Amino acid sequence: MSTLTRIIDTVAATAPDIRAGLTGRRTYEAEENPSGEAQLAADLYADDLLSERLLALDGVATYASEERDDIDGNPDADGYHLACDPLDGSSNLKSNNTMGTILGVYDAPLPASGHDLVAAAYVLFGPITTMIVAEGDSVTEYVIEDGDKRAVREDITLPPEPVTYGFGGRVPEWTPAFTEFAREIEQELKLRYGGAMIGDVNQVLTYGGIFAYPGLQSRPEGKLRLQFEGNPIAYIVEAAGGRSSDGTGSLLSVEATGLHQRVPVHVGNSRLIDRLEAALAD
Ligand code: P6P
Repeated sequence: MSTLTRIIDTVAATAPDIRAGLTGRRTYEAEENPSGEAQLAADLYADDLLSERLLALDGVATYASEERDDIDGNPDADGYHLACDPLDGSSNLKSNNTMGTILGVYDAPLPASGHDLVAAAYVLFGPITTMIVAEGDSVTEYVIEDGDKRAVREDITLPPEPVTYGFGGRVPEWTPAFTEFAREIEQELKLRYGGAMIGDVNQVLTYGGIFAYPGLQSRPEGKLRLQFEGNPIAYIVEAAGGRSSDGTGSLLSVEATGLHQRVPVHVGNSRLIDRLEAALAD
């Protein structure tokens, strides 16, 4: 069994334990994460489970997450370098909405370019637990039952006709150029925004469309982290035949300048991303 398969299987096997541990962990810790965001007990629980089990695997050199200042493991060792958002959308726990785990598997020490990704995945805690895994240009959806993964959709590609859109950030905070683009899209597509990127991206992967957390007037770098959210999701969407952009080009080509650097994230059907880039260039 390859190291990559063991990594993916370990995340799948941990998903039921994370999901089972959510109920009693809806309280906020005193600490903040390195991005200055409140940490739920569930964030730390998921992070501890995943780091322990993934770092124990032969062929895993380091583990980094949104919840940790520093990288664990040996950056000089042979092996993969893992970037994890242990519980993306954990603020949805209080309202009992979707959330899940994002994983990027890099073959270079972090912070790394998205082009150093060899695989990316996310576990989605919805009505059922599913897992999307991209490796090369192949995207597969699994149902996770008792920690085992069962393929239910293979060679996933974005449907050619887009249906949904989801744009983050407060509308008054959007730039004029993004606002103009959003007004056009609102006339064409259905709003699907749930506060957890992976839930919204799963809508795009299933029905076609676009998800964005754009650069804001007060925060041109946007909110989402390149290593843990932008790169892995861009890898998945591009593997499914879509595009990603920081507003000018593929997220995978954004220079890695810091472990927790933020980046504007736009992913979805290629024509929509082309239109977005043209709108932001005006
Ligand atoms: P807002 C979750 O906290 C997250 O990192 C993404 O999963 C999600 O798309 C975004 O932030 C939600 O941000 O500002 O709408 O709460």
